[in-house]
Amino acid sequence: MRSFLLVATPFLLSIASNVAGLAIRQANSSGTCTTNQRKAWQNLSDDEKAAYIDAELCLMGSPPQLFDWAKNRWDEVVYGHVVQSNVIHDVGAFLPWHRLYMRAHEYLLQTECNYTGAQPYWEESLDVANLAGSIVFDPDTGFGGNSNGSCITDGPFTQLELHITQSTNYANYCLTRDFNTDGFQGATPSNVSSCYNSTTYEAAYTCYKSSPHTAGHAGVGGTMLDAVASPSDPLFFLHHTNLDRLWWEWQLANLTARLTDMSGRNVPRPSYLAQNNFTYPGPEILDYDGDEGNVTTLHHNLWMVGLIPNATIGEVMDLRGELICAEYV
Ligand SMILES: *[C@@H]1O[C@H](CO)[C@@H](O)[C@H](O)[C@H]1NC(C)=O
Ligand SMILES: *[C@@H]1O[C@H](CO)[C@@H](O)[C@H](O)[C@H]1NC(C)=O
Ligand SMILES: *[C@@H]1O[C@H](CO)[C@@H](O)[C@H](O)[C@H]1NC(C)=O
Ligand SMILES: *[C@@H]1O[C@H](CO)[C@@H](O)[C@H](O)[C@H]1NC(C)=O
Ligand SMILES: *[C@@H]1O[C@H](CO)[C@@H](O)[C@H](O)[C@H]1NC(C)=O
Ligand SMILES: *[C@@H]1O[C@H](CO)[C@@H](O)[C@H](O)[C@H]1NC(C)=O
Ligand SMILES: *[C@@H]1O[C@H](CO)[C@@H](O)[C@H](O)[C@H]1NC(C)=O
Ligand SMILES: *[C@@H]1O[C@H](CO)[C@@H](O)[C@H](O)[C@H]1NC(C)=O
Ligand SMILES: *[C@@H]1O[C@H](CO)[C@@H](O)[C@H](O)[C@H]1NC(C)=O
Ligand SMILES: *[C@@H]1O[C@H](CO)[C@@H](O)[C@H](O)[C@H]1NC(C)=O
Ligand SMILES: [Cu+2]
Repeated sequence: MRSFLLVATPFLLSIASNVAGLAIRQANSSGTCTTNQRKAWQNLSDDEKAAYIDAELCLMGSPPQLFDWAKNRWDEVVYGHVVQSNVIHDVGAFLPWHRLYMRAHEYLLQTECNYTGAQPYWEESLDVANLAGSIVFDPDTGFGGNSNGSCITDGPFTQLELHITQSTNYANYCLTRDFNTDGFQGATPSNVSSCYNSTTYEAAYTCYKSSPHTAGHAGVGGTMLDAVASPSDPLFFLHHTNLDRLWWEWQLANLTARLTDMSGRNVPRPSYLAQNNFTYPGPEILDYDGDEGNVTTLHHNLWMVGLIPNATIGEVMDLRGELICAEYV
């Protein structure tokens, strides 16, 4: 996490966030908003898959709107994660921040790339026994497959040029995958159900993060294993939407209590920062995080670098609320 990533000039920022601000909260007078029917990739028709992939390619090919250094809209989406990777993991905001990030990505597909579907997810537990055989890697209908650490050579993202790394916004490198079957084992139904059994949010997020979450990153490997730039692989959004689904299922198990159940540290452990070469988060984040103490609260500020307006954790707790407006089917 080098500080110069933060000095990027946000031009057009106010215009973009005003436009987004008008539409992203979908008021629903009946109080339950379920516009985004999020389906498993395994259950999409080939036409639905093609529409999603086309919309991703559209974002990748669209001009930037926020930052003068960005080469395309995809850079700006990835940057939202990169610039905060030292403060959105290993903290209570981990699940809420990524919930909103999934919504931001879904919203851009819908509003900038004419995508009429919702964000799909990868039901990873079904593929534990045969990672390489997963339909998500199909080169014709999916994301392309393994490349053993080299540039991927099949599927729609073969030519994808990536620009952002932990240390620069101007790199020029390619998408890689490097499957690790052992690393994928934390996605098993029994691992997921042991997280589901957690009785506190802190125990739940810690478990989901270290088991199914780590499994997706480690199992796919390559770019997905990059703690900073992993959203560069479009599969990231299917993986994290699945994780979001698991959190929502956990919330549903005791919904009244868990719509407001938030906790966990609000700055990562020093050991976590050191392990990832992250600097301690600066005042530009901590002075605005909305938490009064060291514990993550519902008032915590979630920042999407202007892709969509800021929100609080309280606003994303209910998946059916007007901001996320989704259901998992
Ligand atoms: C509003 O909520 C109802 C369910 O209560 C749902 O059927 C309807 O689709 C929602 N409308 C919008 C615009 O999301
Ligand atoms: C696909 O849809 C069917 C029917 O709705 C459902 O039973 C099944 O669980 C879904 N599969 C996945 C992977 O979600
Ligand atoms: C979205 O649809 C509109 C209306 O058909 C069209 O003018 C526009 O070019 C489309 N945008 C993209 C990114 O395909
Ligand atoms: C990756 O390595 C495996 C095992 O060595 C091999 O079977 C497979 O063909 C390789 N795939 C690519 C794309 O290099
Ligand atoms: C998954 O569960 C098994 C026991 O069922 C356990 O040994 C293993 O440590 C768990 N893996 C992860 C990554 O949590
Ligand atoms: C989850 O809890 C249920 C009921 O308490 C128990 O039967 C089950 O073994 C637990 N599952 C795991 C994986 O811990
Ligand atoms: C739901 O959570 C509340 C508050 O933690 C707790 O008192 C209650 O026992 C829980 N209900 C169930 C069914 O676990
Ligand atoms: C952190 O920096 C050290 C020393 O430069 C390097 O060996 C290590 O790979 C880096 N770790 C990560 C996660 O980037
Ligand atoms: C809480 O955060 C403050 C700085 O905001 C720090 O000085 C203090 O050591 C922290 N306390 C704990 C228990 O981590
Ligand atoms: C959004 O959050 C960021 C990061 O904390 C902050 O710098 C910015 O001022 C906030 N924007 C608004 C409009 O409040
Ligand atoms: Cu992340």
